Amino acid sequence: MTTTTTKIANAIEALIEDYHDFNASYAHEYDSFDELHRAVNSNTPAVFKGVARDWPAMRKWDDEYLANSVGDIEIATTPLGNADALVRVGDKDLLVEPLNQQMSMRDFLQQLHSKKGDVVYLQSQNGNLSFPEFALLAKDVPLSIAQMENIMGTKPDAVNIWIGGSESVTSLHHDPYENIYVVIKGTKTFNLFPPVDEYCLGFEHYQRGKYVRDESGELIVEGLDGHVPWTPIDPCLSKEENIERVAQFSLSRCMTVTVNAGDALYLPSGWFHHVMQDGDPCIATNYWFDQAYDGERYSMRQFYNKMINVLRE
Ligand SMILES: O=C(O)CCC(=O)C(=O)O
Repeated sequence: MTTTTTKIANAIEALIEDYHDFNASYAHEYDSFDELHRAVNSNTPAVFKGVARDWPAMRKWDDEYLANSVGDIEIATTPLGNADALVRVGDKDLLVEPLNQQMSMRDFLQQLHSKKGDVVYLQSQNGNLSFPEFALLAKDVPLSIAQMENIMGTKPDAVNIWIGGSESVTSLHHDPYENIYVVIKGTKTFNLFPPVDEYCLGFEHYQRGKYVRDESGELIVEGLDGHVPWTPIDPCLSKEENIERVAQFSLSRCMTVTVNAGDALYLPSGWFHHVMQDGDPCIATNYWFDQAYDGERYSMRQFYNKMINVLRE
C-alpha cells in the first residue's frame, strides 16, 4: 500500500469504529408501525411486534388452503438450499443461481415437507404477490404498509411471498430497497451488517453460474458469461473462519434478529443480510420500497463504495 491508500484505509477503519460506537448492536422493538419513521430516519433495523396478528393470512394459510388457492408457480430448486450463493466448482467459486421449475403448489408443499432430494424454495422476488396465480392469497394480506407509504411517499415497488423450509438459506447480500418483512408462519433469523461494514466483507468478482439437470436428473453447475461482485463471508461460519477469508472482517459487527410469526422487521436499504428460517413451512411476505436517492445518503454510499474499490485496485 502507498502512504495515500494506507491513510484512506485508516480513515475507513475509524469510520467503522465510530459507527459501531454510536449505534446499538440490537434492533429496537416497537408495538406498532406508528414508530416506523424513527427507524427509517436513522436507517436502523427495528422489529414491530404483533403487527400482522390480525391479518387473515395468519389463520388461513395452512397447506390445504394454499394448495387449493394457488395453481402452478415458479420454484427455486437447488441441491442444498443454496440459491444465489457461492459454490466451489473445481478450484474456483462461482455465484450460482437456482434452477427455476414450474410446479403446482400442492407438489411444492409435498416436496418441502418430505425433506428428501432437491431443496425447493418459493422465493421469486419479482413482485409475485401481484401475479394472477397468487390473486386469492393477495386478499389475505395488505398490499402495502400505509405508514411506510407515508414516509416514502410512494407505493411499494414489489410485494413478494416467500415459502420455504429450514434447509434454505439466503446468502449475504444487500438490496436498494427499504424492506418491510413480515413473517406469517415459522421464524426467520436475519444476520445483519450495516452499510459501513461493506469494507469488512471483502467483495470480489465471481463468475456467474446456474444449476441445470444433467441426463441422470442430478443438479449440476453450468458456468455462465459474466462476473458479479459478491462477498465470501458466511455468517454460519465462526468469526475466526471469516477473518481467515477477509482480514477486515474483524472490524465488523453482526446484528442477529429473530422475527416470529405475526412480527415485522424493518430492514433498511443497503444493509447486508443473510437469512435463515425455521418452520414447516416458513411463510413470509415482504414489501420493497425503492430507496431514497435525494439527500446525502445514496451519494455518500456511492462515494464510499468507490473508495473501497480504490483500496482493492
Ligand atoms: O427470506 C429470505 O430468504 C430472503 C429475504 C431477502 O433477502 C429480502 O427480503 O431482501
